[in-house]
Amino acid sequence: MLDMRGKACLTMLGDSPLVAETPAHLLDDEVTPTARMFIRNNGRTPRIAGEADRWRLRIDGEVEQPLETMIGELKRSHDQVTLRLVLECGGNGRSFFTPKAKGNPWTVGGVSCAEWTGVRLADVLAATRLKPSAIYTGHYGADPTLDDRTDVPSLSRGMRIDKALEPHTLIAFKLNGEDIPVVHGGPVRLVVPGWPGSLSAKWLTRIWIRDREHDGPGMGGFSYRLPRTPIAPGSEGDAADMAIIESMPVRSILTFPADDAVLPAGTRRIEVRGHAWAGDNQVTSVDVSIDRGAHWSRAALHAPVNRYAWQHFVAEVDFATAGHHEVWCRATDSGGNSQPVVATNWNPQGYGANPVHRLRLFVAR
Ligand SMILES: Nc1nc2c(c(=O)[nH]1)N[C@H]1C(S)=C(S)[C@@H](COP(=O)(O)O)O[C@H]1N2
Ligand SMILES: [Mo]
Repeated sequence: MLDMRGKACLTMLGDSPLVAETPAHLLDDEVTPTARMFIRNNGRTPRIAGEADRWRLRIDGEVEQPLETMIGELKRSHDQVTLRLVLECGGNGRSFFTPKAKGNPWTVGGVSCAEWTGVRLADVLAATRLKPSAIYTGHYGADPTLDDRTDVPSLSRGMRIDKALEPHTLIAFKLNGEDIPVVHGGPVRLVVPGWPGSLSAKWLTRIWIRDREHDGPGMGGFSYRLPRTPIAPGSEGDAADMAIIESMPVRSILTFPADDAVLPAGTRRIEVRGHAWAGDNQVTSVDVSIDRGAHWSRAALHAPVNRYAWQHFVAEVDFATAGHHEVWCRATDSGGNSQPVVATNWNPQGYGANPVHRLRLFVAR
């Protein structure tokens, strides 16, 4: 278990780099408390010194007006916005693949929906005057690699320029109303909702505007990519037939009751609840099943508070007997996608697994 000041008891998936996921029942809040947010590092957490407002950021490459600025200056020159945004690791759900795929064995807790405050990346890019050749971004953070190098990035991903120009893509400096803690990328990070969390560079120092797809660590080979043509589970795959993941797949999780909860004798009807989200899409319905998918019934689903916030759902379920039960949930999105019962499109590094979430419950007899 993670033992870190200011953090809840997250499930450790690795300590070098530090990776920890949130048990589903700790994600019950509508806005994820900072203490309960998952952590995903690729290198080491940097030591941060000095005043946050003096943190330096450079934007260069395919721009008419390269920018070398301090965060205090960005705060003064641009509108500040506060949004609830889903941040989800590209590998969330990986452990549901058979056979196992390479990488951290996330179950469903590589996700958060917190309140981020920052300036729109689009506004800052407008000030740099993008050249027509500006088609992609490349992100750099101040974290040393695992072997403590600072001359090479531990991760450097990027996105198509139109995602960078969306009004929900932020250069953020506050998380749930407070300065962003260092472990979550403070003092300054990107938040790119709906797409793999790896785009949301922590400890942001530089955005390189590119005239081609970015090629930093985490962009090539099988990283953050899915097979265009499905491959046999467990096979090697073809690096030339992989497409970069953009919008994350539709997913729902049950956050109450907790998995493995024991309910008092005589319990027959309970309320279950959770959240659903769908990358760039909106969730249009959530269904629950108590007979392992033979029958489904519709949950009550709330609209998102803003685009890219997750959506809450509640449902009542009836158990005919005492004993062992499962409750499953399945979301469907505005693109007509819904969660499979078993993870599909197996790939060597295990992205995109979004099977229905299953809760085990026991009604005492
Ligand atoms: N500089 C830097 N930014 C980074 C990473 C990293 O290793 N270094 N990890 C990325 C990944 S893979 C994810 S999923 C998110 C996790 O953000 P969190 O740790 O604040 O939850 O940060 C992203 N930003
Ligand atoms: Mo990630």
